[in-house]
Amino acid sequence: MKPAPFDYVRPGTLAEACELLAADEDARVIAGGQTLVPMLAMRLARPARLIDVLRLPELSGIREDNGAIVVGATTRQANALDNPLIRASVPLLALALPWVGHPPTRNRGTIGGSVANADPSAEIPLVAVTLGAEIEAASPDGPISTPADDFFLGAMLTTIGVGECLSAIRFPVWTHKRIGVGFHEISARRSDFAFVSAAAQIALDDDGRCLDAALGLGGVGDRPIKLDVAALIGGRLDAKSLTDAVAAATTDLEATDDLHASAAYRRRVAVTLCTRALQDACDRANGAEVRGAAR
Ligand SMILES: Cc1cc2nc3c(=O)[nH]c(=O)nc-3n(C[C@@H](O)[C@H](O)[C@H](O)COP(=O)(O)OP(=O)(O)OC[C@H]3O[C@@H](n4cnc5c(N)ncnc54)[C@H](O)[C@@H]3O)c2cc1C
Repeated sequence: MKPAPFDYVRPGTLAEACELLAADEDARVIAGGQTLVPMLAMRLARPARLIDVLRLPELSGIREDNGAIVVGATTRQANALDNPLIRASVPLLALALPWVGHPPTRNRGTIGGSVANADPSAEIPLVAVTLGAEIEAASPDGPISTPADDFFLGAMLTTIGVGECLSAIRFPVWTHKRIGVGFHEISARRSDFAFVSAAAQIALDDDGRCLDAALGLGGVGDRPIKLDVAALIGGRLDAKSLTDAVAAATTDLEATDDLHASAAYRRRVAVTLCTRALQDACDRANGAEVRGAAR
C-alpha cells in the first residue's frame, strides 16, 4: 500500500520545527522513519505534514554534561552503540542496543525516535526508566525536562504535546568504581519486539557490598516500569538475596494478557529475566566476563 498524500518540510532550526508543529495539529515529526514509514505505508498514520528533524544540528551528538551523558534525539542507534562515551558511562544502554531491531533498522532508527514512539516493549525506553533518565524536549515556550518515569503515559503515548519536539535524553552516570549491568529478553524471533525484557545495573564497593541497584521491566504492561530493589543496598549479593529481592519487587506485578503471551506467562518470565539480569550485573561488577547475555 502507498501512504496517503502528505506535505514534507525540512526545517533549518529546532525553533522552526516547533513553530511548524505548533501551527498544525496534523503535523508529525519524522526521524529515522523505521516505525513511521511502515505506519504511513499501511495508512495507520495519515499526518497532513511530516517535519523532518533528522539534520537539525541542535538534535545531534553525544556529550558529557554535569554528571550525565546527553544523547541528542537524532543520534542513530548504530552510532550510539559504537560510541565510547556510552560504552564507558552508560554501559546498560550499550548492552541493550543490540536487541533493538537489527543492523539495518539501527542504522536508520534514532534514539529519540524510539523514546518518542513509546512502544511498551522497546529497549531504549526501558533503559531510560531503569536509570532514571531525563527526557528533554523543545517547545515554543522553551525547553521541557521530564523524568522518564513520568514521560511514558501508556502504549505509544507520552507527555509530548503539540508544538513539542524531543531533543535529547539525559542518562545519569554512576560514578562508582565497580559497576555491572545485565539485560535479558524473550521474543518470538531475533529482532522482534520482546514479550518481556529486564534491565539491571549494580554498583559494589571494594568489599563487595551493594552501593546501588536498579532494575527495570519492559513488555509486561503498557509502559516500562522501574522495580524497587532498594533492599539490596548495603548487603552482600548472592543468589538468595537476588531471588528474594526480585520476588518482593514483583509480588503485585500486573501483566498484559494478549494473543502473544498470557499474563501468567509474562509474570513468570519477568521473575526469571529479572533474576538473570541482576545476576549478570553482579557478576560483571565482580569482574567476571559474562557470556551469552548480549547479542
Ligand atoms: C523490522 C523492525 C524491527 C524492529 N524491532 C524493534 C525492537 O526490537 N525494539 C525496538 O525498540 N524497536 C524496534 N523497531 C523500531 C525501531 O527500529 C525504531 O528505531 C523506533 O521505533 C523509531 O525510531 P525512528 O528514529 O525510526 O523514528 P520514526 O519512525 O521516524 O518516528 C517514530 C515516532 O516517533 C515520533 N518522533 C520521532 N522523533 C521524534 C522527536 N525527536 N520528537 C518528537 N517525536 C518524534 C514520530 O513522530 C513517530 O510518531 C523495529 C523496527 C523494524 C522496522
